[in-house]
Amino acid sequence: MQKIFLGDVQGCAEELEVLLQRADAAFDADYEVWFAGDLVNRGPWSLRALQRVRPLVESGRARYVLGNHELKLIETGLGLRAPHPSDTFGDVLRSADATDWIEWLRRRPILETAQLGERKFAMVHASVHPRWDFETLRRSAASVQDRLGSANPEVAKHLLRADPAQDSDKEILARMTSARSANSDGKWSKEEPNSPEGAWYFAWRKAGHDYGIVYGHWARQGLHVAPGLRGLDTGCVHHGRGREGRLTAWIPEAGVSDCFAVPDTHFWHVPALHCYRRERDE
Ligand SMILES: [Mn+2]
Repeated sequence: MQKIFLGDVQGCAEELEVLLQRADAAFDADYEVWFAGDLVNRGPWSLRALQRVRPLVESGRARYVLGNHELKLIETGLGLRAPHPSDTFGDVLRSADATDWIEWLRRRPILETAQLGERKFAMVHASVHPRWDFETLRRSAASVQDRLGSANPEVAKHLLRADPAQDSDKEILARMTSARSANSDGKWSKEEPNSPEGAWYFAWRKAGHDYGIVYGHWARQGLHVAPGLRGLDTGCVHHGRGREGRLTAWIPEAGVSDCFAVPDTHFWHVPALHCYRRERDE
């Protein structure tokens, strides 16, 4: 089955629809979509994006990892965070089944893994620790997911309220959903690096890991194609005021031994259909 990897949608449900129609035309029903997180927020249709993706996930036609904007939505829904003026996921929180959405979201993974050709790979919203091998990465994510998706919502709330300096699972959750910079020791920041060497994946690449990574989250960087790495956030929701936004999918070619090699031209781009950009730039 063809895998289609998709960068940050952020409520741009119309562009998502264009992309899924293109997938239908190209592969009939013989494809699965891997969503790299941040389906919601900043754009106009968070609820619609979730409604489109959930049946795909539940029928085994999609994988979906949480991003920082889903965490904001979960925290707001659980009463741990006040809505921010820049949030646009009120459609989810005001819906009749808001509680069900929050419960569904907090049971989503922060990591998905599989194999492409001969290459193991991971999909995560933002980053991984540069020293994590594949098993450490999986173990780290599983520990977080056990708590975030616990049958007892208080367990999830405790994790979300925790100080990353005191709770290693919270630190892992924050790193995997929001980091852009990191050094070789793994110290990280959500801020953009001052130099190429400061990007989270620079130290990760130097470590020579055998797995590939698909990620999103970094709209200002744009499409990132490097050995072992595919960064897919091309800022659809930031379109306007001099910035070109688009929704990007990676369609790795079947039968290739290393899909994560370069050069690679197997991408689809759906240009933003609206001028979304307002005051904020995140
Ligand atoms: Mn993000």
